[in-house]
Amino acid sequence: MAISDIIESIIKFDQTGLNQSVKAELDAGTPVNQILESGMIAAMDEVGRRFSSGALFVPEMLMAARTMKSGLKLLEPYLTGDGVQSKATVVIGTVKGDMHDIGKNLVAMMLEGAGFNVIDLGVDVEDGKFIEAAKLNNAQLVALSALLTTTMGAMQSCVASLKEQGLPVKVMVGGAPVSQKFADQIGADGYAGDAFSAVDLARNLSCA
Ligand code: B1M
Repeated sequence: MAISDIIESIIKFDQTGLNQSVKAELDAGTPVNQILESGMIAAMDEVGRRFSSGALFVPEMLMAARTMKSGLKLLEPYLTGDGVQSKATVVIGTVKGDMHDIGKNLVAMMLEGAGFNVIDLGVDVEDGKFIEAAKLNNAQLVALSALLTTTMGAMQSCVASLKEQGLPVKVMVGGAPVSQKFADQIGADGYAGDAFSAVDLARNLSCA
């Protein structure tokens, strides 16, 4: 078994094979971040490349996503953080018009592991829902994910709507097309490039 088996299983939509490969890597002591980044996320990048080149279509991207999600379940118990627990509440979701949720789920999972109280609003979330949930739960943080260049505008609008409310929340953003520069441009309080740095950022922003 090797990390390349994880990539192979996701590309072949083989959940049984993926679960076996992930278990084998965990048993062998491979660090979870390596299983994730060099295995599962690398596989999804390959799926994306094949989609761009016309070798794969949307249903196949969906099957790859389902396969990856089954493997992620196995990693969940290991994404429990470093023992430093936070008491802050985070409202998280993927912005309006965007159905991608694997990265957002990973961030949510890791925040929960670090002890944050996580309110996950899911995908395709309207600005108003973020505002409502932040108020209702006295959240310290709102975390927005976007995977499409076409939904970066929705992220911008959401940050503006949250700021207009004058709520005592910090807004953090992330997702493949998002960058620190974009985060600065739209007035977000922070940007994280991956789920691991999202936890550090959330701790800094919530002073937890
Ligand atoms: Co879509 N898709 N997709 N897709 N999809 C991409 C994003 C794409 C890059 C593929 C490609 O063309 N190469 C492309 C976007 C191009 C662009 O905008 N520049 C694309 C497209 C075009 C589309 C559709 C428009 C296709 C169509 O219908 N013609 C359509 C849009 C639907 C919609 O949202 N309205 C679509 C649909 C789908 C599926 C539904 C089939 C499926 C998603 C299923 C699901 O999520 N449940 C899907 C998939 C699987 C992908 C790819 C292949 C994989 C995404 C993924 O899960 N990656 C993707 C290609 C790629 O990413 N290479 C692609 C793994 C995941 C762990 O990474 O989400 O980036 P990611 O999360 C990372 C970081 O970004 C970060 O942390 C994670 C790592 O630790 N992060 C945060 C994410 N959110 C964060 C928030 C934070 C902090 C960090 O703080 C708040």
